[in-house]
Amino acid sequence: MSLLKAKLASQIPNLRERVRNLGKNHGTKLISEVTVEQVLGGMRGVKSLVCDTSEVGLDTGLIIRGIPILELTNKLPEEVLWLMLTGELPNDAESKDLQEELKKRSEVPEYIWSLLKAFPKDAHPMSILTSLINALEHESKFRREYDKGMHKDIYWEFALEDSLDLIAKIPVIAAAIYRVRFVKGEIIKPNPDLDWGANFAYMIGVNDNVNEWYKLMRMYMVLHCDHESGNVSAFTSHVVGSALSDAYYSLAAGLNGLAGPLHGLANQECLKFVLELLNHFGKLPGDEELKKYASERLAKGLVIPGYGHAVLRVTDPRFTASIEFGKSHIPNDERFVIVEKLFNIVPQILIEQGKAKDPWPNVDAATGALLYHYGVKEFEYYTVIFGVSRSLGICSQLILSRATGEPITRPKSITTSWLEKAVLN
Ligand code: CMX
Repeated sequence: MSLLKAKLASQIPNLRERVRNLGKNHGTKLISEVTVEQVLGGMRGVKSLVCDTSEVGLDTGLIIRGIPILELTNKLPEEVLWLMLTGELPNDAESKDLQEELKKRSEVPEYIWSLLKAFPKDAHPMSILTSLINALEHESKFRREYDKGMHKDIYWEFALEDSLDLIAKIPVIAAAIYRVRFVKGEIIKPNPDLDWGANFAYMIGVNDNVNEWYKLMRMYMVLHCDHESGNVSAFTSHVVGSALSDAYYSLAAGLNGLAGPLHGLANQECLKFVLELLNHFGKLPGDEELKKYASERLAKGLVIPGYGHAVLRVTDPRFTASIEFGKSHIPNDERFVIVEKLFNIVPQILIEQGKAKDPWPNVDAATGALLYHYGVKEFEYYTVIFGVSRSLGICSQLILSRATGEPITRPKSITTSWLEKAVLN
């Protein structure tokens, strides 16, 4: 048994007991009320989901199991996966064991490569990624066990099996999507001497003469790994998983949501915006030029990508981490300079416009400039990288949901007429 499985096996009975006690002893206690505005406004702020892997404070940003994300940027993604699942950072032996476990599971079946090569040349990389994850569902151990008649007490064990298989294979598949879709040459096999994040960086095929690309990818994988469970991708995976659809179906469903421009696709949109600016001005624009351009964009009814957030009301600490990386490694890169300039200009413009509740940059505002600098210039690919990282959090949430025996999700919907009548009473 892997050390991670053994650790979870020792923790899960207690977690189950806590959840059971809450339901049994405090089931009718009121913890949240719902206003009409919330019903019409995407359920903002309605406390109706449990997520133990991470929490997001309005003014703190992402906190993983009590540790602010900025304190985790030097950890390996595997260590953060362990943290999300168990609530503790792993020791060296535990970290090594998890790495070995992932390496053992990283081989991708041949049919995935045939499918990859069959996509239209201009297929969106996110559509390829989610299709291939759905195809990989063929490997699901959870579904096979369920078909045989699996006791609900061990659902989590097979959710863990599928999740580890998936997490091991996703970087290999995602890197291959880059190689094939953007005609970069042969698919690169994993290097058994590298850790999970660096291996993904290696398989993309970017030369890392200065040892910065691997470092960036490890940090990127940590920064994007989770953001509690109410965001579109995690929530979608959660709902699909609650029907006992396995990790493959659930993750693919969630990543389809990540592919939306108001969610993960924003990081592609951000770099597109930066490149548009350079192209439009033919040089590094001045502050006044940027202000005018951004205001005109708003006047056309378009959003400024990378700014605003449904939950946060401060500069996203994940943006801060990316900016710090850029300042230390690529301070003179034109695209990075524009990202910094936008940070000084856009919040004020959004405040003056008075619509966005959060005028500050989110996670997506800076990463594109970093990826571009190291040679991944195809911005349509950026959300795939986000998806590789987010698989860590989504799968962790899924395992814990199966461990606590969460039932099928089924909120109550109402009609517009019902609402109209309700507000009159
Ligand atoms: N540019 C222009 N307008 C914006 C804006 C932005 N960056 N952010 C919010 N607004 C507008 C909204 O479109 C909305 O306008 P209407 O009232 O005309 O519909 C108004 O301000 C109020 O929106 P909000 O309550 O502040 O924001 P929401 O919670 O509805 O949406 C988000 C949050 C992220 C979708 C929104 O800020 C946005 O569209 N940002 C740009 C896209 C982006 O960067 N997305 C990435 C988010 C992080 C991630 O998930 O990866």
